[in-house]
Amino acid sequence: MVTEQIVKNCANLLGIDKIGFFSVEPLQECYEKLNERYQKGHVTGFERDVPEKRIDYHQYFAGAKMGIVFLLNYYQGFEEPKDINSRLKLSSMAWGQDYHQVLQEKGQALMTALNEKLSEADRIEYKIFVDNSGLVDRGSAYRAGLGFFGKNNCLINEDLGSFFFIGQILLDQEIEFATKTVKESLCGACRICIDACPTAALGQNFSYDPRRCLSYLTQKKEIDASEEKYFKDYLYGCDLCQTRCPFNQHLRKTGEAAFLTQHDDKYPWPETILNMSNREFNSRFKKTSAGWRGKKNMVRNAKLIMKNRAIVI
Ligand code: B12
Ligand code: SF4
Ligand code: SF4
Repeated sequence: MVTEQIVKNCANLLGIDKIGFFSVEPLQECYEKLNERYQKGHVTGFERDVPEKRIDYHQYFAGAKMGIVFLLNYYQGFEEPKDINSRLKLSSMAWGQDYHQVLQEKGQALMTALNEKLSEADRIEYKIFVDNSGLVDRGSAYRAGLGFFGKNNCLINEDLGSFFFIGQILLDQEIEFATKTVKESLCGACRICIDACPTAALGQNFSYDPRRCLSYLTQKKEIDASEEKYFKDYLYGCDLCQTRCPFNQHLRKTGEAAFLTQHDDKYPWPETILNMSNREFNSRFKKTSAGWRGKKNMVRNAKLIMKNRAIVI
């Protein structure tokens, strides 16, 4: 038999930072915010499926009886090189190996370890999701008591801050677990993230318009002339609403070797981006989470940054 403690022990051995358990009734507690976002048109096109489907776990795995959700810390600190002003930036979610792959492998290793403890007839059937379905990853982690929603819209864990990725696994068997209460936001009167956001994507009452978000703009295919001014540093993604958050200070660094990266891959030189061949792009960025959007987007972003900084190479 697999118990909650056995799952936790296996996760620990695999270097998973936090693990939680959730029931698979519809994710009603997140429906209102989710639906409001769609009603207002505050969506980017990267979200999959409609809210009604997204809160229904059985749409993604018909046999689901429960879920396991796990967090992987990717914090590496933000020590910048001395010549940072002449470099570009990749947001820290794109440092190292693509998290989709890393978390899929962790989830797979966890389930293999659990199934090895069971006889063939008792093996658990499961499905792993990492940012690749309509399922609301933050919502499942919230239900499992692994964090609260910040005004920056990220899920914040009191120990890990918000620099973690989320994976979830739906299982066709029940493992008994202690239900956790969901966590109320601890933001209080703080509004550091709202003020730090360069595009005014964040607003009152946890509102967020992802169409304005620089993270989205760096990934968007067509940029409007009015959006060009936001390209100042970031080639891909944006960390600005997280870096100064009080819950993200004095964090322990990730122990996940796959995420560890050198300065030149975090803060590339403009020349490197503008002059790279397809082969160079593939060997340098294809393995990261910034790879999927392709070289054309990255070069476009670099050119916009250079234009705004008036750097001539
Ligand atoms: C589309 C997408 C994007 C889009 C749109 C972002 C967005 N917030 O909608 C873009 C490209 C802009 C983006 C950016 C980023 N993303 Co993104 N993204 C996604 C994706 C695929 C879907 C998100 C989605 O459905 N959005 C719609 C909204 C409504 O859903 P939601 O963000 O989960 O929001 C919930 C909360 O807002 C909640 N809520 C908000 N306030 C409150 C208050 C209460 C009381 C309650 C109950 C609920 C609640 O209700 C919503 C539904 O549950 C998820 C993976 C997934 N399948 O879930 C990753 C995901 C959300 N992204 C992630 C990351 C890391 C990022 C970035 C930090 C990357 C970066 N450095 O650039 C930024 C953060 C931007 C921000 N401030 O949120 C992580 C989040 C980790 C975390 N700790 O929160 C996820 C979960 C991927 C993963 N599996 O790890 N992302
Ligand atoms: S990721 Fe950047 S642009 Fe998007 S909400 Fe956060 S600070 Fe604003
Ligand atoms: S910066 Fe302040 S308001 Fe924003 S998420 Fe962190 S604690 Fe909440």
